Amino acid sequence: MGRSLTRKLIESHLVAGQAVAGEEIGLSVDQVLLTDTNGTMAWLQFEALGFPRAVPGRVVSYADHNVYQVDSRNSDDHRYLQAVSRRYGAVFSKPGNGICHQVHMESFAIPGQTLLGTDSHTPLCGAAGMLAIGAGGLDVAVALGGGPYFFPMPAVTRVWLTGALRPWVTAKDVILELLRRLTVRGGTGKIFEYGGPGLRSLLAAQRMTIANMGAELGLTTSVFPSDEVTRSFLTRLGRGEDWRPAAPDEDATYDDQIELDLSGLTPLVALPGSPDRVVPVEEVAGTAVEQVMVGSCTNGSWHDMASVTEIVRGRRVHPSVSFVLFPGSHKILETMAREGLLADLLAAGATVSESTCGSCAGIGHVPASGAKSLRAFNRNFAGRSGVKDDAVYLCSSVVAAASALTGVITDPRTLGASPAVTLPPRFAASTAGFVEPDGEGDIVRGPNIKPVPLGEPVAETLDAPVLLKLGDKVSTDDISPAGAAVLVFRSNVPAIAEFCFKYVDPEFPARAKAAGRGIIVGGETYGQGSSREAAAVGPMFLGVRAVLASRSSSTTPGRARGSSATIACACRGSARRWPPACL
Ligand code: MIC
Ligand code: SF4
Repeated sequence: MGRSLTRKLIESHLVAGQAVAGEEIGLSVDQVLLTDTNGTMAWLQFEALGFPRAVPGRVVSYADHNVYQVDSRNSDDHRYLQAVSRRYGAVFSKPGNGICHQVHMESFAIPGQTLLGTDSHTPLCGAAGMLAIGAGGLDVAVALGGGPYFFPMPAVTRVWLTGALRPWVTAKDVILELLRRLTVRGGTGKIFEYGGPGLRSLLAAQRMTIANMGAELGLTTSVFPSDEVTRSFLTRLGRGEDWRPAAPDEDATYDDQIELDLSGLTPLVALPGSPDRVVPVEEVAGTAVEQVMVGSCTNGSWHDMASVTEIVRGRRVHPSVSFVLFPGSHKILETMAREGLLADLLAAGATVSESTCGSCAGIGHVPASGAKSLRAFNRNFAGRSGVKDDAVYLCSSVVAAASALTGVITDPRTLGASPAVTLPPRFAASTAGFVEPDGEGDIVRGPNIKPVPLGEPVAETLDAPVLLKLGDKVSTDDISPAGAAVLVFRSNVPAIAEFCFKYVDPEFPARAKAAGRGIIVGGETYGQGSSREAAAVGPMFLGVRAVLASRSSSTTPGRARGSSATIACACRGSARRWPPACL
């Protein structure tokens, strides 16, 4: 029986269990990526576990979320990240060098390998034929020490692409269409493996957008074959020698199949509140927006930046709009400078930020109260932009650029011919943003970096009050909010715990502490969204011993599972197994 590419990737890394859907498996980890949000906690956990060095062949720590270093607590985190990387054997990617997923794909992705990351969008590298999964910090700490990554074997769905994208229709519309059809619950417990004749026309950057935002479907990960498109991407980056083919067998079998005709798609927009509230752009065309942004790990590619430049060149951004671009990596930004894109963007009135997650996680460019914001990003959960009653619409970079010119959400097809983007033959940019480890140096912990709190072993029985009852779709943004004010406490669990459920129930921390121990009751997809370690250890620190949520949230793999498993396992302080013994 022929094997899917996913099965080949899993079986070639299998160290425990059997690759049968739903059964727990353990995989060896070739590469690890860590960020300045959950990565600091994962490194602290790695140190607490007493490992002498990082074992996987490639480990990279990225200072990418809060590169503005809004106060010294953030800079302290970055200094710690740099020091542990140097000492234990990880490359350090300096603030401004780019968003982890984009940079990792450009500089380190190797088809056929496994990658574990402390961030929910780690699956982006699935665009290069990797098995790339986002996980909780403790899972990553164990992988850093050389341990396997345990998770339930997902079902594998083949997504069969036919046709080709029409003018003004983008890879973002592909993933928005899947979100429209399947919702944010649709990928739970699954891996999507893309195939079919439609693949040939999708550039690596477009595959990256699709693989990246599979996180919003709740997928464990997404996998694309490594083919000539992948080879040309790596060659352009001077990494042709890292290419190797990766493909399913001709007669591969799958658990399920979805068909998608690329030529049938049109430009789409997700309405505020959730990435699956998707409508055709015509339905919201004419809505006035004050803010338009293009970037994040979903739309920060060269292709996105070049398409936007083609659209705004020689025109002016609308007077009532703030238009901000976040190139995904320093390589892209440098290439934009070399190829002359920056001058045209600046002349049109666009603002070009450092290469950072920035406003995607609510750090900077917070919308004015009541303002509508249109973003070629990936998430629009309520409050994520940094203001309580926000109204964030998600779209492709071309819808964003068209709307930045008019001041209202605009169907780009009204602009005439679509932008012709050519890829530069080489992205010959500097590697000065990487620091190689040498096993030396002191590890300095600023005053805001606190020791890792330890969990308790699971008791046979649990007698505790219910502290909070919630409905479905509770995101990690609801549990532990994004934003600069909270992010500075990612290495300080006692402090960040005070922000738990800030917008849902501000009294929660005080109530939990007064009770001493308690239970949270959730519905479906508790812990969806970001793989936010603070959403697991924060409630645990406040005394939450268990989260009772319906089974569908528990099987959410990857980043959401990383978090929710940790949360659900708070009573034993381990994210290692699912389902936890306590439920
Ligand atoms: C996000 O997109 O919400 C983040 C910030 O990148 C998170 C990580 C975090 O909260 O630490 C994610 O997606 O995992
Ligand atoms: Fe950064 Fe946003 Fe991507 Fe999260 S989703 S890694 S905050 S760019």
